Amino acid sequence: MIEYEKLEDSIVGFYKNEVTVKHLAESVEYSLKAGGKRIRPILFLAILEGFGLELKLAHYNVAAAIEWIHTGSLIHDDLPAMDNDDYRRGKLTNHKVYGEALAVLSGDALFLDPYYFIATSGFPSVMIVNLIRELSASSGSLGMVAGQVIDMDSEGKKVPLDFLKKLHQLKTGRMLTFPFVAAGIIAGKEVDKLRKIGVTLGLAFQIRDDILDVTADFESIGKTPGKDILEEKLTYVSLLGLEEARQELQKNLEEVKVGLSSLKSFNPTEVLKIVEQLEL
Ligand code: GRG
Repeated sequence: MIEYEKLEDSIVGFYKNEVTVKHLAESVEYSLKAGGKRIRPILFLAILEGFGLELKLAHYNVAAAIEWIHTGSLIHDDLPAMDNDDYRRGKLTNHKVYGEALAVLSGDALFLDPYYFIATSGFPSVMIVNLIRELSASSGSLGMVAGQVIDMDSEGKKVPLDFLKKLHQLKTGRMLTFPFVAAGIIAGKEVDKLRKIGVTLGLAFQIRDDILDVTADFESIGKTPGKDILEEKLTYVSLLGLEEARQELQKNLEEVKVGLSSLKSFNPTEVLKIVEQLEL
């Protein structure tokens, strides 16, 4: 069973106990404790358990590293130079509380500390190298950063659906695929198949995010809704319309469920529950 308190300890403990620059630790903690859903680390731990692994501290630390990069990307995404958002996870954005310079540096810390955490996790060296390679490729210029740049470049332009898919596979998809790939690396199981399932889940997640931007209120998404339309962002909803976007979401979630159920020596029950929570 996933121990959620242990996960929170891994996510926050390093900044509480080991980072001695007080205002840096405080700023990072502010964003880490702002109420994220933790879907990426929870998916990772649930997949490991599905393969029958007993969860150890090292697993919780890799889970924390995933959440760190994700949270760092949100801090940077909210900056005035990017989306210029005042609210995130229902609270003021990091730069609104700590100022832009510390917000940039807090994001930087959250992008770099994962490599220290994983390198000192105690996993066999080859496993560590594989995890680090995949995490860098998921978040850096081969992944999320590339997606963010393409997204910025395409603002206000009309692009085809395939382009939008590619963009989101990089920007959102790679960090949602990493939990699947990392769990496969650690469990020594079907990494290619897991990667494919992760890509589909990442796509579903972005479609859901686009739908929620037009259907949800501030309380349920923790950020200002309707910003995509306001900024003329190209989204699944603007390209396909709400109804077709919903169908596309459901199609991708069904594909994920089929993929999970086809994995060998895997109990998909808990991961399926997480996937079902994404249905709208
Ligand atoms: C990784 C070095 C590095 C830089 C990041 C700013 C940037 C470059 C990328 C932006 C990526 C971004 C903001 C993608 C959107 C992802 C997304 C759908 C976020 C919402 O995820 P949830 O719903 O949020 O899991 P919570 O708050 O629950 O964690």
